Amino acid sequence: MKIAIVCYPTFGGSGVVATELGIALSHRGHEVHFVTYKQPVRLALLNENIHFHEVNVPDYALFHYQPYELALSSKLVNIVKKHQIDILHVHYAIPHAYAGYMAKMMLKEEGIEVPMVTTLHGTDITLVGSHPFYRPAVTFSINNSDVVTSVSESLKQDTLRLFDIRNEIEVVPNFIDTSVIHKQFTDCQRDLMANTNERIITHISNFRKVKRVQDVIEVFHRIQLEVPSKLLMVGDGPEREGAEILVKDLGLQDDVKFLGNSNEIDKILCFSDLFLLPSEAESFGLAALEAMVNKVPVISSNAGGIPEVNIDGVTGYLSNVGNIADMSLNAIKILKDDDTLNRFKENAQREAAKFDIKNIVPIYEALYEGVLVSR
Ligand code: GMT
Repeated sequence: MKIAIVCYPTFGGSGVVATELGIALSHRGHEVHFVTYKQPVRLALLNENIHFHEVNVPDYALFHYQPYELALSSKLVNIVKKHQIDILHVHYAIPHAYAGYMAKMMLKEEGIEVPMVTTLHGTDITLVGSHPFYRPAVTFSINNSDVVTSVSESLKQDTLRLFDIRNEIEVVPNFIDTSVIHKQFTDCQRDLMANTNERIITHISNFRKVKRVQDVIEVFHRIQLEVPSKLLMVGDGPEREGAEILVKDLGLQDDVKFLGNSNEIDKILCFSDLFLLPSEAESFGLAALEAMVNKVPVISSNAGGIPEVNIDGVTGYLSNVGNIADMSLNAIKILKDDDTLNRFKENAQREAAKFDIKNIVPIYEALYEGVLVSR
């Protein structure tokens, strides 16, 4: 099949999932065309099955806001025609599903039918999409997609609760490629980050308010009073400065390292003992899954779809959002001795394997084939 994938090219989870899906589809012989405003960060190499088309929005003095949707839908029309695309797969409803629908309609005028699959990722439904500013357009785009998928059961229920949905929603969970783990490097080099007697705790996110990075610092503060440890803060975003101030206020400067955005997530997780994800909302928690597959147990909130990934008492622990005391106690329970930590590590990797890419990509392929056959 020839598949056009529309996504955000950034470090966010939806872009990562879309990119990894496209790469996996290309390995299975499909021709994949990424359409976005920048080459996706996880898309290192292009090959004969992977193409990237950049959406440009030329500046014009009249525009207060750049009409990205318009440029994207026009680009999609051109690419579908030029490459005889069979399927349009848009990740993150805003504005991709809307732009995709416009492209579909323009192509229809020319007698070209291209089905659109929309994958809902989280904030396109919860924090952003359900706002009255966007709700009518998001509802319309979901109801007019040929196939709609959500990355967790929790997100499906949120979508049905927040919007007036007439379409079916298929749950297709996010995934991970277990075959590449630990293959790129052999030495975890944990001594670069901590002393031998210390545990390494990691948080990875885009440092937005929803991630509650201050809770990460507070939880770490309590942990390190009981268990010698270091905290690695990976990623960047609007809450980073506040987190750095809190670290200073709590006198933790020697124990907390801010590493910024990284393309070496697996390397960092390789020497991590525990992952913290206290998010206010999280449709799935791809970062938790990435940690688990690298044998890192997870201390998280029980928000959204996290309980579908992090199994309480098995791969880590779940607490109510903001319950720093409970999160700290649970973390200490896991970190207190090597046997317990190793048990949680093994459990985390075993549970993560259920989300192996090999199990999930065929589900998307079947959805594509189903919608093509039904035309
Ligand atoms: O919140 C983020 O980290 C980014 C955001 C995105 O759209 O890129 O992530 C959402 O999609 C991810 C991939 O499906 C999910 O794993 C995240 O849980 C989800 N974020 C939220 O729901 C807050």
